[in-house]
Amino acid sequence: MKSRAAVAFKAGAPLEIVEIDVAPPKAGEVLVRITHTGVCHTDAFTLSGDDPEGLFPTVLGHEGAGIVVEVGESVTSLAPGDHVIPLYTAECRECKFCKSGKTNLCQKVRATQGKGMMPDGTSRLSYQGQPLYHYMGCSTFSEYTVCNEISLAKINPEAPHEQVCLLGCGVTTGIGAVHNTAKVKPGDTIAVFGLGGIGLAVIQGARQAKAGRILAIDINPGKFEKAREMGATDCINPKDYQKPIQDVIVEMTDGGVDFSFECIGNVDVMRAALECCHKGWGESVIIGVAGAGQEIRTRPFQLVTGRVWRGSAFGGVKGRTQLPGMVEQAMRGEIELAPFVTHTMPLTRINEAFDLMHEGKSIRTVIHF
Ligand code: NAD
Ligand code: AHE
Ligand code: ZN
Ligand code: ZN
Repeated sequence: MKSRAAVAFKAGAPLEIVEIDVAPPKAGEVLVRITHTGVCHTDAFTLSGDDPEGLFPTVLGHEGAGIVVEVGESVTSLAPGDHVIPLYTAECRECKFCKSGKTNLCQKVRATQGKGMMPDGTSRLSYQGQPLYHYMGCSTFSEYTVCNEISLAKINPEAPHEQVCLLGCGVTTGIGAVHNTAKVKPGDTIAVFGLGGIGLAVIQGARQAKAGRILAIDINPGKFEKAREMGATDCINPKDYQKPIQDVIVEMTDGGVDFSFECIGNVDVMRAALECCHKGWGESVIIGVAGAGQEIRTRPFQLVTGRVWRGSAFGGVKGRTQLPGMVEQAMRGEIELAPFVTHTMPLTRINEAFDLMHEGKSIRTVIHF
């Protein structure tokens, strides 16, 4: 079938709105009509060419919501008409990772997903007869896309897609990192580096967890008002200080924070986020995605003296099991999604969404088809 899509033909170039072809779903696959999609910094990261797994031409997008149109052979958990959120972290419930009880990183389709292919090693997306790569198992910048059954969370059909699409990545990642990865407890002091969609979601999660002080750090002071509204107690611009920001935070917090979260993808900030943690117990969670060739550094003494470095993907959330409940929480107002949606626009203007993000003017732009 034909589908309107924003195609990334090459790294660093604007997306092009064209009509692509979408082939029917094969066994274990599902054709989905995407109604809305957010634009996450990771889409921009891959488009920039910095992603070691970035492949072109491709259809980006991984923060969507939609409706099942057709299911392939052997699909049992979904039927046409079901409302879904595509998952870049699948959940097969059978692999060693799924059964471990220790991680959300299902590996059933991860290898082919990283190669931009469906599990049989081919693509369902093409343009003028040339295959297009899938992206993160989602490719939500197309009105129609094909995902694996295990890469779709079935959600309440009453849920507003223009908001719950953000649970496909940003908001779930931030809130999940607080509850599942860090396990923040009442009274804990936390520091959040980077106040985009992910950092603000960390703040919301920290507030849910009844954290004590919530320090919000960004080099763009334009981000502070919303951070305060969402629960930040202290807003800090590293540019206002002559000394390393970790030293400033350690002084402000009587020795350091209980938890810090890096929500930028900057390896120097990752170091600061670790080093602002309290000696003996402070834990730093890396959420930001750093470009090819980048490495983190610190003095091993930082770890010897009790600080812990962790990472978090999709907030540690098992998508098929946990996301439907998070959608219900959003519908009850226990997760607030509206403050994240700063802009809404049709697919034809999707490049503006990238510009707004790079200019620091948006939190999330939601694209409708
Ligand atoms: P965003 O662009 O909306 O926000 C990033 C924020 O960081 C901006 O407010 C920016 O001003 C700030 N910033 C930039 N450099 C800074 C610096 N040196 N010091 C302080 N602040 C700085 O991005 P986003 O969509 O919120 O994504 C944030 C990061 O999280 C990206 O790297 C993205 O790829 C990653 N991410 C990871 C996961 C995961 O599962 N691990 C999921 C989603 C996004
Ligand atoms: N492809 C990159 C890594 C990108 C990455 O870290 N992705 C995050 C999700 S970002 C969503 O906005 C993630 O979940 N990673 C776990 C996984 O299995 O991909 C690279 O460096 O190769
Ligand atoms: Zn994302
Ligand atoms: Zn699995």
